[in-house]
Amino acid sequence: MKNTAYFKGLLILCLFVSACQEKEVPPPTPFGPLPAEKQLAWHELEYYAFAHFNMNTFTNMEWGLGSEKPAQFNPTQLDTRQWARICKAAGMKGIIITAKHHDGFCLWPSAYTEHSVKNSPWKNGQGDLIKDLAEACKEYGLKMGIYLSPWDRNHALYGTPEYITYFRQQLRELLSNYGDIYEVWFDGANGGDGYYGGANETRKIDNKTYYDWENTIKIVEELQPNAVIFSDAGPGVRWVGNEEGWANETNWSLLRKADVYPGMPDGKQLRSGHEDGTHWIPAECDVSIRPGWYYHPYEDHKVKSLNQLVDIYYHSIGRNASFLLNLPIDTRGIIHERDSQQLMKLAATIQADFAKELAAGKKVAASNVRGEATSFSASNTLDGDPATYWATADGVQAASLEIDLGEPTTFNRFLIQEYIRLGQRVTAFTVSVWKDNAWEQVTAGTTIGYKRILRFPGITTSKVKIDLEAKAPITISTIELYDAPVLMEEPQISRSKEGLVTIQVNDPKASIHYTLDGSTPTKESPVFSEAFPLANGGIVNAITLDPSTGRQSELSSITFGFGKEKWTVKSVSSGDLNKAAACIDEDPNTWWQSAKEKAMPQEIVLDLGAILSFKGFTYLPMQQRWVDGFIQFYDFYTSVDGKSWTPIAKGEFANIYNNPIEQIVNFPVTKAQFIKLQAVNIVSGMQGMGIAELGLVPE
Ligand code: FUL
Repeated sequence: MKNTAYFKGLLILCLFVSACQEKEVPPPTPFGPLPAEKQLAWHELEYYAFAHFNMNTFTNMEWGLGSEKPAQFNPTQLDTRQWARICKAAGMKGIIITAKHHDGFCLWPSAYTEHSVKNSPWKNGQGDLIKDLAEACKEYGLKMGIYLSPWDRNHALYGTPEYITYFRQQLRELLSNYGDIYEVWFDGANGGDGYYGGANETRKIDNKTYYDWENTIKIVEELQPNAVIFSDAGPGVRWVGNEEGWANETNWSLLRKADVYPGMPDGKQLRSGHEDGTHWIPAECDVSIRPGWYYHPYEDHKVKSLNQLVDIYYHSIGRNASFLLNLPIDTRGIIHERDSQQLMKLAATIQADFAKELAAGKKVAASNVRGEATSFSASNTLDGDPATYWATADGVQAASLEIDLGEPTTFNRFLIQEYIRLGQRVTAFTVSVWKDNAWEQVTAGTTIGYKRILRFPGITTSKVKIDLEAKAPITISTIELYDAPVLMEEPQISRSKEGLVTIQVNDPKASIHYTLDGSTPTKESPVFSEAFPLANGGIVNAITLDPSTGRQSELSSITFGFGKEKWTVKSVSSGDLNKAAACIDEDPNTWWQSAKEKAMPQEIVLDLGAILSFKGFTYLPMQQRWVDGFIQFYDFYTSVDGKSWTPIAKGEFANIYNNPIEQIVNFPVTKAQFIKLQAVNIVSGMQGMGIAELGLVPE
């Protein structure tokens, strides 16, 4: 009995001593600039929405001038709960609202200006959109952020010190009256000209000094201590240096803050941050689900495809940045059906990609463990707990981890996270798999930071090795492996000027199946192997298919008119004749425009090279983000000799401004060698007759 008690005591003592010894292994010393608590919380949000909605929505502009009238702000079905419901279902964690954009119109009844919702017809001037959104966000468990444009093209005092007082009063209103704000967004744009209370002039300010940012930031810190501040220079979060939704693969959460200020000219640096940065200022990727930030009906057919959105996800969240996806709220005041459809597809795809983690709880060994302590063991990377991490000893800045999956496992995603509370350290890593009795490298990366996700073709193995190099002892909190379903990219169908149809897809494993009779292709349909002629037009339907899995893409479909090999531009009424070939080059992204200063009508004459028999013509207006030259009323003529002309059709391309897709005009079959399209007038506000592509519908 005595002995047992003695041994028990000894055992407890030993355990106590070893526990004490464990405790003695200190964590690595923090390295470099560190994230603040509020930044750590922000990192975990990853994906949230931007809502661009205010005066521009009703004037169909991207940047209002400041001379708009509150009476123009008149949503008919405004429903911030619809926004919140959709964002929540999309997996987003918050919504940042454009409380005031560059045109100065305020979505809340500010006490400091008349240029706000209080003078608008919406809710008879009794509305407060920021309050509505705050309540909707609360109901759906979302956070709310505020975009407040420093530049104000409406305010008479913009450019003077008094404006800064006004700006700060507004900031105080927004940060005092609507509950918790998680992010305050200060745009760097300062374009110069504006209405400015009727002055209608150009006002330049010094981006670095005018706003006295130091003291403006203090207001945010005082009123919303948990909010991160976004700008080119942070101090909480930085712009990523493009509006396309991607960070560089090498992406430091660090910035030499003194070199950067809102609106700085060389924004490209922000794509990678600064390895030798003095402050923790991680990147946020802001991008719109459509080409524009504001709603324009003419972009209804340009909502980003699922493939584009998925790429953005991996190029932002997968590269140590957050994903701020803009939803241009429409004139009704709700998220447009097409946008919400794409959001749901993206959510489903991301959910499927990360549905089953394959490395959780597996055996893992490290080439070095700090003090050989369990508190820093390799298994911390696979325990699903972001608060635990594997760390190496002081002086050990290159090390590896070997994961034993226990059985052959297939995966195509590698996810890794640093324990960033102690700083960002890793500069390079590789992922290798055990194959034919040797390690074979599958993929590699540079920085990690909060999160890095790599995509690669599926690989099957039972052992994985990760080699890392860092600027200080390595600290890794998470490693995950996934086998994401392959998302088949839809094929791109095009035809050359020579009339040859090409169907392309980037995936080398995928086969392309197509039909020419209008039916939907199946795996039995012909496989596309080389360009084929389609000089007399017709419909091409195509899908991509992975023969090994049977997965297939969405359908791509294009209806072609006559091939244009022999077509030439005979004359244009103004503008550059040589450039007019762009109208018949089969490339929707090139265009020709008549001289902008010339009055309408303007015209273009084509020589078809031979007499053709056709029953309609097609007109594709410009497809660029900044469009121009849309023909509204047209006259269409044909001729057999290019001299005497027969009027064939005249009319209006109705709704072309709102929906600038290919316009088709049908008429009784006609035979001719020459055609003439005349722009009787151009959509109001545009200049010059513009054409991306002209075509003819064969008989
Ligand atoms: C830019 C602004 O000028 C755009 O209008 C938009 O608000 C975008 C998010 O930031 O700098």
